[in-house]
Amino acid sequence: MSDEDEIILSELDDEDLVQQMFDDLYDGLKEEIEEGVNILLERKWEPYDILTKALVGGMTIVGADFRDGILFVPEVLLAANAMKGGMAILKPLLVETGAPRVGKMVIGTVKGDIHDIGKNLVGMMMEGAGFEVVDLGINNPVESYLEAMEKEGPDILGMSALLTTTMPYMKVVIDTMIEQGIRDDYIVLVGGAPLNEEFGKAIGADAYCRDAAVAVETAKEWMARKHNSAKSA
Ligand code: B1M
Repeated sequence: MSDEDEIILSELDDEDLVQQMFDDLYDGLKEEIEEGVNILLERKWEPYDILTKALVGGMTIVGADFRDGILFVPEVLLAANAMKGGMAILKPLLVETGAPRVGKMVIGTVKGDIHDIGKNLVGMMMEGAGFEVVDLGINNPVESYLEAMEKEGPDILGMSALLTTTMPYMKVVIDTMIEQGIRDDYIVLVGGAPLNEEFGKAIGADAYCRDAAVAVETAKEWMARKHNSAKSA
């Protein structure tokens, strides 16, 4: 592309800018994504809208072409890296709401699974809603979850899985909690693209969360129930 053809992001209107950000995310252009995020912030977009409309929207297109064999792992990694660049700018804005601490959550991606963007997003949104979040990262065997629950004493255990081959591992964790007699000490929330409500019920989770916003709402609901049952006990 010649200099004359170069796209000046700040000269695009909102709609064209978001479209351009979809293309830039697709092409793994981290700096352009960061610039786009900053421009939308200057234009007074809500951080949550930038996250869901520009970043998650763009990643959905990447996901579809990955599925269809048009994009491959290296390209998707670049796209994920660009997305993380944008998320890093939004994180403090989503987190610093000054909300009082409403509970504590330990969250991690299950064993065999290295997808972490969705989990990170859930963590960020939970922090933004006033939860303390302990992030165990990716590829967690049951032992890491158990250790973290014992050490951190959270109200909520969150598990993420993005692969149909790794989602059954959530049941391994819950079954182990049952065996150890600690299942009912925690609210167990699960999420990830291949899951659904039925799966959540079948494995014995308290709730399946479709996205990060639902995770926050569900966590708040369950915390309220926990407090009410503690009062009436
Ligand atoms: Co992977 N991958 N990937 N991948 N990847 C998927 C998941 C896939 C659907 C792509 C496709 O085929 N369309 C497919 C899974 C197919 C299946 O199992 N049915 C797939 C595959 C096959 C693979 C590999 C096996 C590819 C290969 O090597 N041949 C491999 C597996 C590696 C492994 O884990 N062992 C692999 C690798 C990778 C990359 C490393 C390249 C990269 C991950 C980078 C990273 O995460 N750091 C990657 C990516 C980026 C994707 C896609 C394109 C995008 C995932 C994403 O970040 N979405 C994905 C396609 C897709 O999902 N459309 C795909 C954006 C994110 C915001 O959404 O993660 O759904 P999501 O999170 C949401 C909700 O699900 C929910 O809230 C989040 C925010 O709203 N949520 C929770 C998630 N976790 C939660 C936990 C909670 C609550 C809510 O707890 C309370």
